[in-house]
Amino acid sequence: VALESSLRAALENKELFLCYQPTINADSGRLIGVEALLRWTNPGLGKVPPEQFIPVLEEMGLMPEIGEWVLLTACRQVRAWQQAGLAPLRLAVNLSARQFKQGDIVEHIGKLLRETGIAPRMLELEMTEGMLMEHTESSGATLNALAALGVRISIDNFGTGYSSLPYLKRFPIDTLKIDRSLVRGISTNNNDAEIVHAIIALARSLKIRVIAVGVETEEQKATLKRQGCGQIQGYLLSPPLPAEECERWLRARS
Ligand code: G
Ligand code: G
Ligand code: MN
Ligand code: NA
Repeated sequence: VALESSLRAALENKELFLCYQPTINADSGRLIGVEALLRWTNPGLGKVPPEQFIPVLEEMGLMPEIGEWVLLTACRQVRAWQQAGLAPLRLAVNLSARQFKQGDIVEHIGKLLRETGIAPRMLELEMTEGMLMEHTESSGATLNALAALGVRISIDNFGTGYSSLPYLKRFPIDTLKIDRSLVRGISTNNNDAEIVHAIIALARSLKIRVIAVGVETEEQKATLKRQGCGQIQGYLLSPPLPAEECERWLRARS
């Protein structure tokens, strides 16, 4: 309840903002894109972790609206970087369950692409396995319609849920993001290493891209590269950064 009233104030006081975390090609090191991540800094509470406040926003029924703000803000930011002469970036945005279930998500994304001038294939929508499994028929229709717009669909936190492999073939999935809990153990825990290896092999055979999330060490990076993981994201490269800092990072890199 305390969090709820603070969050209402947060919206009015514009305390929510986005950070951006780069993703690179594991082999070449080439920059591929950024993931937009929602942040909240409150004068009294300090930095509140997204794992704490996003579920509350979702329960309050505010995530569709905030999710739309996230999409619009991130698309405008990436567009601005492009207009400022930086190389075009792919933009990944996390969708919430309610946002995905909104009846008008497809029209909304279509309109967003037209209004911001972002090329559809440069936008990647991240969902969780749970979101896809929940209402398979309507989810399938929504995913197909989103894919028809040309945007990419990725499965976030892959390897942590109750994975049902058939949906990887049934739905238009472009990318799997291997959860950081698995990446963490990759050089020290045989089970984690084998699960990650199996995910990469599965994705290859289905022609789905793989991004490893939460890569923190050179050793993890080397293991992932050796296993054939195409893309990596994590503190080893950069933590999620506020827009201005991220722009400096991007400039230094290009
Ligand atoms: O950035 P961090 O790892 O702390 O994020 C924690 C969780 O919050 C992740 O699972 C991430 O997907 C989620 N998250 C971050 N930003 C957004 C957002 O804009 N919308 C939704 N729905 N989830 C987000
Ligand atoms: O669930 P999702 O993949 O959207 O969450 C990404 C979250 O992981 C972000 O909140 C981000 O802050 C966090 N994150 C990004 N890179 C790393 C990393 O290298 N290590 C750890 N522990 N967390 C990371
Ligand atoms: Mn994500
Ligand atoms: Na997520």
